[in-house]
Amino acid sequence: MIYRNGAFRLAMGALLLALTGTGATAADQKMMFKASDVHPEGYPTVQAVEDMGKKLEAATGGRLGIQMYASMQLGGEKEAIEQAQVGALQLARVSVGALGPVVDELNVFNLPFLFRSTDHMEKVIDGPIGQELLDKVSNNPNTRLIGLAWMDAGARNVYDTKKPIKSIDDLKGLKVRVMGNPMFVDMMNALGGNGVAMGYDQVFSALQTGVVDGAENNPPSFVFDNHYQVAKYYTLTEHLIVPEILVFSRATWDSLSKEDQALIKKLAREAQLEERQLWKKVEDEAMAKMKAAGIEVDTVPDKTPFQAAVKPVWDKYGAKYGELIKRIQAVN
Ligand code: GTR
Repeated sequence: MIYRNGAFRLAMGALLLALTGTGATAADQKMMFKASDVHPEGYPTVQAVEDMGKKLEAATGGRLGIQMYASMQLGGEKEAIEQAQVGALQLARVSVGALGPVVDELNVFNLPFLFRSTDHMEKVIDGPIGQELLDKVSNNPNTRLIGLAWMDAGARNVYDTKKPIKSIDDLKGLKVRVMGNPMFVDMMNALGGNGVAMGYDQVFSALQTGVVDGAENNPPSFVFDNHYQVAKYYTLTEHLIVPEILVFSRATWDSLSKEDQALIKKLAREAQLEERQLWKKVEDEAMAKMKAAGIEVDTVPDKTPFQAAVKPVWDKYGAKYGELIKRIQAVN
């Protein structure tokens, strides 16, 4: 009979020892956290989370670590968020644009032309407002996520396969892919284009096959995710300065000790600052690379018509953030 089986008894004995004899708990188990990013190896967000993993391994003697799944191996950002919510992965590095539909408080950062510059955005995410919004993610049990850190993603610009955009009128009738968030569809429509919401994993082929005429993103995404191979016109509209966010699965978080939680939070904050250094370098590299590849880069000397056009988006979505917007604008 089964209880006579030596191997089985040995296993039961070991289990009993693990549970009682050494005082071990789930918190002492070796764990390799799964992390997801849509960008490839070497991209600042990927690098920063991988380095965070190395520090975590060093600090815990190899008990905790991070396994990075880059280049959309686990799907797009909507999928990453859903997997983190159920504990199928632990760390999702996504855009605040993609998380807005799950955590409405974050949508304040998705208002076009909210931040005066990336410098302004960095001051906001580094300060008390940044912490308050991370806490909003963590403290709302429905999100099933812990907000760990922010990351830079520069300013987003419009690019397309058809023609140079030199003024707002040139956007008329262009089908432009935006992130899966109704705010951005409204924003693109308000700017005169036709906003098409789509996961990041589909953008390259949509540009290639003409399902969309253009998209909008920061220089590193445009270049290092290869969209510049199909879209030849890039215009510095800088209509959105949306930070990235690193979230952790609450399902896993709750099984960790307070010490491990504090360590992960500390290392995530370090990742936020490390990514910023990497970001600035990669942004310059992306600009140089797109110019070398013959992309026509246009500037918009006067942004006023763009800012005026998105007023309906502010009226529709901005009202509920009244006080917070004032505080964000007051950050110098
Ligand atoms: C990038 C961002 C990604 C993703 C992508 C998009 O700038 O880093 O997280 O959100 O934009 O447009 O979907």
